[in-house]
Amino acid sequence: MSRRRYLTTPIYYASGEPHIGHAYTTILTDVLARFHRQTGAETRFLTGTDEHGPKIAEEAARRGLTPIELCDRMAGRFREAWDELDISFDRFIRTTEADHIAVVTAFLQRLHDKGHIYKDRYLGWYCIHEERYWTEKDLGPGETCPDCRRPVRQIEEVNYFFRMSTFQERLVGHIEANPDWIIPAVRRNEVLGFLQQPLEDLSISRPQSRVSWGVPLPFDPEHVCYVWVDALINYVTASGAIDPEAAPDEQGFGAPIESWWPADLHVMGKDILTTHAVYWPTILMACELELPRHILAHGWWLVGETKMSKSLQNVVDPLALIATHGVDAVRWYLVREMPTGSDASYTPERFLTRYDELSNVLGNLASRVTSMIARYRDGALPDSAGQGLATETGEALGRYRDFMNGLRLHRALGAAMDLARHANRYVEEREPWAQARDPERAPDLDETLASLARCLTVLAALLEPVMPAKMGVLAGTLGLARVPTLDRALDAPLAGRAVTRGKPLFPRVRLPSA
Ligand code: ME8
Repeated sequence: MSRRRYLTTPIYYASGEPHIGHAYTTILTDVLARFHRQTGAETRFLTGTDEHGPKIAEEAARRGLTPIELCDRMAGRFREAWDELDISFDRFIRTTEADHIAVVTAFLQRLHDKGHIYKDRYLGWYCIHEERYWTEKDLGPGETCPDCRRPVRQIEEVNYFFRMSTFQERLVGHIEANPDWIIPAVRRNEVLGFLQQPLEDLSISRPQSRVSWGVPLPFDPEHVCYVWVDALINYVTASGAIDPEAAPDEQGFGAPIESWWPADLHVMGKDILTTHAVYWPTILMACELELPRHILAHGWWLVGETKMSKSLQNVVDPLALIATHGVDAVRWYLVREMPTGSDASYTPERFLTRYDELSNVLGNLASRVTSMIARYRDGALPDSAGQGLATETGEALGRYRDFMNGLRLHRALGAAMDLARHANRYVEEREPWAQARDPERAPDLDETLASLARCLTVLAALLEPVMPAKMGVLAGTLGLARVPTLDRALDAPLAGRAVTRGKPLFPRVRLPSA
């Protein structure tokens, strides 16, 4: 399989620290990127920071910084967090980069030249936290934002509008014709429900006099681009699909130039599905660019019943968990615990339960197998044609692949863990310690040990996307220079491999008391 894959996370607001919610989206995308690379696909993985708009400007002012000083600091914080979480992104985009600003400018000019933009008076409410407009009927009690419940501001000003409404029918047609364009189905139905009402046009500008921290409109520099339009375009900027330096008809609109576009998958939380599944595709249609192939809107990490968010001051710092349990345990917990698409509650107890699974099932299997090979065969991996666990291993591989391709990552990890459970039962059934006591049963013992080593090698390949560091260590103790690819894992030669008894992969630890 050599098709190219282009995967994206949202670009996170450079106004707050990364937390478990951001980490989840980014780890999920990282696991998929690593999975695709493992299957031989050329893969590009994009993440970054969203740096324009009043929210950033106000946060900078609050801290006594200029907007760009705040953005530099926060982009650094996100990059550090992603380094610590072993995120293998290929490109970290910042919307204040000159090349992105040039692409946004080209988009705006294109929309304008093609007659998709008009000027009008805007009267409505705005939530600065969500950077979203609301109409009166949307508002919560006491003129509050229906999403985050903060007070909204009434705004009356002249804006430029994008004729989003003219694309409504085409968008509905696209969603209906492509049932897996928005995943999961419950979110697709929400978007279709939303599109049953007439779609309004989208205000895409702010007057400089009110918001100065943004990209000026090329056809009226008294106005800056609405931050969501600026932000969504990042996916195209990083793909190389638009060359703003070229002549208008050769920039890539309408006549594609060689690039990573369209994205295979935009990953995000369900909070920002409308912007990705309505605003973004209609802008792309207007600019004659292909739509992303899939959109995955996952659920929220909750604390108790409430969404974890910076403003509610209930965020869990992923870096603190890394300090006690290591990065791979955090990655494992987040992807294993949350069914793709549903909400999940973070609790220290669940974190420990998932950690115990690693320690008791996988860690235990690895330590049993490597220590038996060390003890009974002096570390030399026996070469046996024995096919113990072959059926279970083959089945696990198939189920894992299907679940990963179907974006049900928690099930894919579950399939791998089930295989580890089978392997532990196989140890009990075969009783290698009894086989070792009887010299006549040496071939049986060889078969047991070889089958287990083969199964562990496959487990290392299955779990490498989620736990790259630990699976590298496991592969090392099994005498391999690196984790084999999924295709190779089952047939990786056994003979001559030197197995070592490593330290426990997932040692027992206690969470520091709160
Ligand atoms: O919305 N549970 O940025 P943002 C799960 N800049 N995921 C969560 C989460 C939670 N409790 N909290 C945040 C923006 N997330 C815009 C995006 S894209 C062109 C512009 C994750 O910093 C989730 O992916 O508010 C959510 O969609 C994203 O962070 C919002 O990040």
